Amino acid sequence: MVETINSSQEAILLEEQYGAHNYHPLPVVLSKGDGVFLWDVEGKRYFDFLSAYSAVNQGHCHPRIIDALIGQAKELTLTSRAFHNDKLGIAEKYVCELFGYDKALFMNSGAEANETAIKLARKWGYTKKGIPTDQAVIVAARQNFHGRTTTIISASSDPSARAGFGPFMPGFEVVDYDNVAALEKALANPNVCALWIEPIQGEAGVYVPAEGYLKAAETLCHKNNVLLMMDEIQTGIARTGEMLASDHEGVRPDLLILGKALSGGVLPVSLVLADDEIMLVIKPGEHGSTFGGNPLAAVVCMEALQVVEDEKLAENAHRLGVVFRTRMTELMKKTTLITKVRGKGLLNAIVINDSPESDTAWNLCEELMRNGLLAKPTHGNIIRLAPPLVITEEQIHECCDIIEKCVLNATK
Ligand code: IF1
Repeated sequence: MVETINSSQEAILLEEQYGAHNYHPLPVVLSKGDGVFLWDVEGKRYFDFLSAYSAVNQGHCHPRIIDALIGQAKELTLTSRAFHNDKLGIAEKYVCELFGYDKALFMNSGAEANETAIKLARKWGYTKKGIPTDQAVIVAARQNFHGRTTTIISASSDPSARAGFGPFMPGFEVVDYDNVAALEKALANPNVCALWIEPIQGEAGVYVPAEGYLKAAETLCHKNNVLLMMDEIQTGIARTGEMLASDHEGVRPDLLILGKALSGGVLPVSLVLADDEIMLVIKPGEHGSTFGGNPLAAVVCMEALQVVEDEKLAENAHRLGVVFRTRMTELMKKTTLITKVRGKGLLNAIVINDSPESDTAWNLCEELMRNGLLAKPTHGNIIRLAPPLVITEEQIHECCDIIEKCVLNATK
């Protein structure tokens, strides 16, 4: 019988005693979610301004997605790929037509999708570009975040992501993000099979590159016969005001990597999309996973994407992102605490006027929590502000009022 939690404190103590200490969460224990709202064990309501790092773009427990989950869960949840199932092909067709690619490969976590893309790019490099065996290089961006596996952190420039986890996977070159000259140099190496970037660096603190950077990257990839691997796991699925952040510049990645809101935060679903020349380099038995492409994830993914289309969430994110950044820019004039506001659509961040080592941003997030809004700092002094895309204009203003009150109180 499942034990019940009678207080937030009890839940925190249980995690402290029995759980790995691989996170430092805000001191809040959530027990219910609906749309833009979360409730804690004591019944206090919060606006969710993290959206599980952009996995809950459609809002918590979206009824259509939950109904799709329940309906399929009563029929068939998992067969493994040793056999076919009656939902995977439909979902593959759906996503190929929606995003405009020949083929789809479903996995579970975002890290797994990135690992899949790495294997596809390397094998394409050897079999199509003629790179000498085991010499393939993938160019990544400084301050990237693509997941936590040992191969992915081998391309990380963040000491805290790497320390103590070596030895690392060879075959990655890290160059400055948002620097076309650095790309020009790195991509000229004939052993480079792919460029691997985020269209906006989320974990780095919602770093939006200069207009034209993505297009220049695509052009340089085409010029050097290098695949463009775009990690849209956090920026995709309408978060930045277009279906994909790549769409803002009309860029079409050779490998499109999706996750998080692909399922509306209901269960882990990730995906790599590519055309036949790339996807078919992997032969039967060379890649996969137990749950990858399961019928439950297939059904949930289609409904989650249909909700994004039907509820025009990209348009809403674009429109309310402008409202939000306008309010934050006005607030910045009234305080010395905020030095920057940046973002696109409803993926935004404010930079706090203190060192990353200070607890100023953390304290502000605790004050926001006490005032009914949940957000969390990244890299110490940057607060990401990313509500579910179903938020209304009235709610955006209500949340800006909360942020303004807390910031001005902290400024005194
Ligand atoms: C954590 C960060 C965000 C991602 C991009 C791949 C992945 C992620 C652009 C991997 C995942 C999550 C992971 C989660 C917190 C969160 C995060 F702070 F870690 F970096 F969002 F910025 N590409 N990001 O953002 O996907 O394997 O997690 O499904 O690890 O703490 P995943």
